[in-house]
Amino acid sequence: MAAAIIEASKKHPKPDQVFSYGTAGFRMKAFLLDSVVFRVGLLAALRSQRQGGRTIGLMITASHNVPEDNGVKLVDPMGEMLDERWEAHAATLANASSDEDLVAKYEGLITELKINTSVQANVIFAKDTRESGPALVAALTDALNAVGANFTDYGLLTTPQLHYLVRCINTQNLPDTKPYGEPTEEGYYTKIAAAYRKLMQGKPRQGQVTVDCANGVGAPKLKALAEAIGKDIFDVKVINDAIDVPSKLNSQCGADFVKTQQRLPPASQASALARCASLDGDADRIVYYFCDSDGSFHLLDGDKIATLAASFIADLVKAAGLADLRIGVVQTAYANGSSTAYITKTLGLPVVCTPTGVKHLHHAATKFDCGVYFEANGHGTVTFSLAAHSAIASHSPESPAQATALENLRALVDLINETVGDALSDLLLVEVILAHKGWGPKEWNSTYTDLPNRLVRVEVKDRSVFKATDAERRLLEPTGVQEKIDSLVGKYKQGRSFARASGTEDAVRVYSEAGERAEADELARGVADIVA
Ligand code: NG1
Ligand code: ZN
Repeated sequence: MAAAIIEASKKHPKPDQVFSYGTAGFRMKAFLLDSVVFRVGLLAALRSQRQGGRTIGLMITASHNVPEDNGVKLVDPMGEMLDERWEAHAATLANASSDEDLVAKYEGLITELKINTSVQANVIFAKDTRESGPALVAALTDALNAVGANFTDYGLLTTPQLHYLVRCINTQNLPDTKPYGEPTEEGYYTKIAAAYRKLMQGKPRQGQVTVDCANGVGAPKLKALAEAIGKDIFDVKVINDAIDVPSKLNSQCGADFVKTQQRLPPASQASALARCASLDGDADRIVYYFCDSDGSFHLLDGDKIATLAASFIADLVKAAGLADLRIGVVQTAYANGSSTAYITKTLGLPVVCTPTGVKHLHHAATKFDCGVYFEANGHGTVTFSLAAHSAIASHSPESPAQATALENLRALVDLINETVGDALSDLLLVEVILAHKGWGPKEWNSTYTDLPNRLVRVEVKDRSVFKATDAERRLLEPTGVQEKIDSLVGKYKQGRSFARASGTEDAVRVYSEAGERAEADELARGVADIVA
């Protein structure tokens, strides 16, 4: 084994670079990633062996980043993100200084983690549409072959589709667990399409939804999903679907563009009050938006999706006679203060705030029976506890109304990809809820009004000196900085602001909100000056 790894590793030399497994795995300029992907492949096999041969997923994508970037991340057996404790092991292998050192570190992990290497490792993987994808897949298969892992290449997939497949594979043939679904791409469409058709039964047609697919993998996959659902009940217009022009990926389009620029992607020609949505490059994020009759742009971001989903699920659960299920919403500090107030005061549901990064939100959401989580940027889903799954599956309705609500709730569970935020599943979730409520985007938007807010990126000499606490809402270090921020925030009506080191870029981010637009801007500038 050692000789095989050394031989294969020679083809994938490590550049002079320090790598770290960040909030979204390893992500950087693609030309730096060859050795990283090779070594993550080794780790995927070890992870599978440590898990008794259960299948581990590996996704090659850099999401909303520029086309020249790429990245790699691992998916754990139930479709969740890699166990946080293993992120350090990924970095250990990625940073081994030579082929021999790599083998030493690899063997060190086997000893430290008590891994039985006679267990057959199983790995599945997929990639997004980036030009650098195929070469990185070659590095990966070199690693998997060197250690004798079984693997399946699923080709092009969205990130959430890979998460779905991992969970399907690992829940097949289990004595006391229902399989999550058919472990094929086709099975993904079939499951979601059937749930959507069920939920839309008898509902009035809502008109066309225009979806900007960021010129990424979401485009062909959304078309396949639409095909599976049928045009009669899903009228979607796909724009920005040029996946054969790699330079167009995420350029002037996509969820990140719309959220940060707060304007339409230029290719959009949607008419007034028409529903529009944008996905990101690997289709795990979605934001909605529309233009009013006066031409003004309105963003319906992750907070608006979370509040819509939470209100619908809370009503449905009650109507189904399952009021005992605990429903909660998980947000980060970037959630608009108005959304938090709406959830607690109007919907009467608990809100938990976690640090940035979906793994934190996901983890907190699983503490509820039905946990709705979204980052403001549109990454999120709903999780259901084992107790919720079994209550929903086994409850006997006491009236025809309860029976209908229960059937809808069962279909909703199938519609949602609870392994991870999934733009395609979230798109259908929003479409279903709007149809049930009889709302257009304007009615949805009017549930609450966002406080004016500003997000700025501040270049600093060393972002590692910024140490945050309280779900990143307060700075512990550098000393004295938080006091200055507090005293500035105190001067603004409905003012709130925080600064934290980015987990994905070499910068500090400052977020502010206040009662008026000009004040939110001024507060952001003031806090940026304090941290700069
Ligand atoms: P950082 O760079 O740590 O702020 C950004 C996003 C996160 C999350 C990660 C991973 C904001 C403010 N931050 O994190 O929400 O999506 O990237 O992609 O949007
Ligand atoms: Zn993404």
